[in-house]
Amino acid sequence: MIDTLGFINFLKDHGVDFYCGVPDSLLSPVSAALETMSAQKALSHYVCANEGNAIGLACGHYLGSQTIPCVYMQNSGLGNAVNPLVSLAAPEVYGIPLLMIIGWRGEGKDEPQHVMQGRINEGLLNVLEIPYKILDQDCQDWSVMIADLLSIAKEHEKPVALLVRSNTFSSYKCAQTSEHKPYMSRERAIELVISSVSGEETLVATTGKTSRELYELRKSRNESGASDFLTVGSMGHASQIAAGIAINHSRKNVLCLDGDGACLMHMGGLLVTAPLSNFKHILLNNGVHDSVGGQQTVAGSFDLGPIAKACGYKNVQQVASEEELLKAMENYKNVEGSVFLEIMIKPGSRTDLGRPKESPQINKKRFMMQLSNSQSEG
Ligand SMILES: Cc1ncc(C[n+]2csc(CCOP(=O)(O)OP(=O)(O)O)c2C)c(N)n1
Repeated sequence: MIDTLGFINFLKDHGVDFYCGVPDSLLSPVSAALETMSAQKALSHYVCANEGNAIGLACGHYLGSQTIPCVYMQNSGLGNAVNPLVSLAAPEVYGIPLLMIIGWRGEGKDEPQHVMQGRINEGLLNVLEIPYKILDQDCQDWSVMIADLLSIAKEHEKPVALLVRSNTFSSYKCAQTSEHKPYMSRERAIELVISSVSGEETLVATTGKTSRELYELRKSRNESGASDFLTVGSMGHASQIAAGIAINHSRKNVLCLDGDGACLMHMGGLLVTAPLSNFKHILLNNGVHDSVGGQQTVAGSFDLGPIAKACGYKNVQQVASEEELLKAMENYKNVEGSVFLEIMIKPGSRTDLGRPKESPQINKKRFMMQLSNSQSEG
């Protein structure tokens, strides 16, 4: 395995001391080391709202400092990064040297949402004309590889990448752990939400553990889950999927179970969802990217409610206890217009949390059938 601190110190010795990105479970030791070292003022580290933003921030850093920045991401985020890579950082445009560290999900057996991205990853980097090297736990000559990549980035003024296999970095935990408020868990919040609604609604759940917990709750309650759409990949788009359904089923309430990281990733979408009177946005806010290791989101500790209000949501509320949540869910049965309900939750999940057993294709068919049947009954 590669020693995580040694890796970051090596980059620092080569002039890389500015890091930004969106976290990935495969790179979680790197995130933890960056957080610790930035708290010690040994380097700069910014968690971004999405991977395209991270490329933009990194390019700005280079313009302002003339030093090479580093952008880290899960390969799922490469799509978000493509536009600024080809229309800003590419040699045909401004020619910005930067180092990307990309977690390679979907190499070998993995969840359906990672399979295609994993397969096309090397091809995509080739098409993007980004020189890259593969990093894994057996890499002995990683320092030579990285030094070579940094020289290419400097000499040719272009982005370069490290494609990182799972279990490459040695474990590293943050020195400081933040205190958590005594909020309910995400699973409990989801359970209370689904127990409070009539069962006629459609639910769209965001990427990561929210979808997995909703799926498991349905199983344990002996409910079919046919009205639930699980957004297994495509982080940040659950609200727009829900909006597309809400537009087509205006007499049905559509609930979106969203995460703070996902909501922030494409926050402009709030302006599209807010005017839809049958749209009920339930934001599960733990202040972190819990599904990939608990790294902080840019939300930190500021309120999303006023933003939702300014975007046009009719009913905006924040709840922090089970009693408040149950009361809010009861009230919403009678209110008119769109809802933005922010539920403050604590990070963490069960260690034995499973994953959907049926394929996304099967779930899609069941979901669409249920929606079209409910329309003809309505
Ligand atoms: C475009 C993209 N970037 C990154 C990821 C990796 N990823 C999956 S879930 C997740 C965290 C989601 O955080 P949040 O929405 O706050 O929900 P939580 O996990 O805290 O419940 C991340 C970063 C991804 N799937 N897609």
